[in-house]
Amino acid sequence: MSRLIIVSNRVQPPTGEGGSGSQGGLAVALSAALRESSGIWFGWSGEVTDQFTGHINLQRNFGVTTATVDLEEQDVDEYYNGYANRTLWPLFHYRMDLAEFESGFAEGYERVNQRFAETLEPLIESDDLVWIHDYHMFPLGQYLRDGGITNRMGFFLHIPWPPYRLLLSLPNHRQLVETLFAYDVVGFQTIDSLGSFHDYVTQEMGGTIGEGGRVTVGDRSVVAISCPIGIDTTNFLEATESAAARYACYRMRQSSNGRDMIIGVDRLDYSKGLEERFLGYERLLQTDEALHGEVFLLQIAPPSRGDVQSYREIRASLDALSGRINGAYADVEWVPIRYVNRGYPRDRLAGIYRAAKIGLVTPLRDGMNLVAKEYIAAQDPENPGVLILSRFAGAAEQLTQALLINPYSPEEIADAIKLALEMPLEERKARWRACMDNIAAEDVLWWRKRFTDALEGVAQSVG
Ligand code: GDG
Repeated sequence: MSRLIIVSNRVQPPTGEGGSGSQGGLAVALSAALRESSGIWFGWSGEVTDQFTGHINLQRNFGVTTATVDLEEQDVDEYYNGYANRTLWPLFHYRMDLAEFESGFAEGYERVNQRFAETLEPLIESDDLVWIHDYHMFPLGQYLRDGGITNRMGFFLHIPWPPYRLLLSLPNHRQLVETLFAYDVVGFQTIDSLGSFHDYVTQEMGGTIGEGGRVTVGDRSVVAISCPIGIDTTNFLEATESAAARYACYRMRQSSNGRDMIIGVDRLDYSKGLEERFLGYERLLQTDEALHGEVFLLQIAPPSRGDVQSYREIRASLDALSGRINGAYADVEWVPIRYVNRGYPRDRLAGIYRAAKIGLVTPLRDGMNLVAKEYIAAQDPENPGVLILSRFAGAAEQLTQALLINPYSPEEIADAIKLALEMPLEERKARWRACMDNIAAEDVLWWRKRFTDALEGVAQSVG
């Protein structure tokens, strides 16, 4: 097996059993994948330095070697807060209204990718597989090729790939898409995203789609696949059985006081449909008085990207909305929404998921959504809860037996909650089993193998 070099914007060294509570979906998945290989995880340390030096900080934690570099403040502003999170993230999540197009952002983005390439090059040995992740890093592969790197190289996009016509609104969209042809394999979360990529290539670039997913434009080609990410199912099941999880579950049930709990867990992000979730739940309270005092929503939402204005706005608007709903419906013994802006260790989270009768996952757009999978994995097979899932989460392509809803419709959310609360045990079990079979089969190790097999296969066929 070749050594794997994984590159992503942020590198978060694993913190051992139980997790740190601050690892995002990407970090959780990559730690699991790297633990199995003797590879290196390269990226930004999260630290800021006066002047970029390219100094690499090598560390080894819980079986994973990390190599990190610090960035200058201007880099962070333009590349991370700017182009990645104020241009690409909103646009790729269909939020044209929030996307900002500033030439300084694009320049900073290119500069940082070039710096990453120059810093990484000396670490790459001839047989390594290089696997680059996510929207922060589209052009990195091209810069590595320019620097003479001929290794097998793949790129995986964790967020949705937007529809062809939406992508046209990005200045220099074609330049961005062309960078993908520096890779041997490009992976998307869903068939839907892969289809949108095909649309762009065929309609905008005059390209063709051939055998084995090979996409060709002129004399350049890349293999494009759909490769849905999974959770570390075995590890998560262990976390669910841990003493900390059991205790968290017990405490949650005690504090629920016989009421049915609905759980939501999300980074505080406008793509996650948190306002729509609250509004759907409010609709339920408006239309079904019998449920007052019988049910509550626990929303865990650790803040993220607080340097970006739109994130400060969504936070303020959720504060106001949860306050308004609680003000309108709470009584002295019952609060309808428990809204918590902090993270919890992974094992505790597993116990909290298990105590919830409903997992409510309502993103307006989401590459995959690992919370949906974690909620299913944490359930008691003999008495499982019900997953309500947005049809706009990538996970909806796999978890077809969840209650799939349109998050823009408060009625659909309210109706689905009602249905889930009343669902007979046999139906809950059957739906849960169908979802769990997928989560067990297509876990994070399956995902990594599917991607690296494609990468190794391509290298053999093109020489
Ligand atoms: C991106 C894509 C794609 C959240 N709160 C706590 C906590 N979390 C963990 C969850 C889960 C992860 O964060 C969130 O993953 P998601 O997949 O839901 O979302 P993103 O962070 O947006 O991830 C997404 C993913 O990349 C992977 O490809 O699925 O579509 O947007 O694992 O559990 N973890 C702990 N405490 C918390 O309070 N320990």
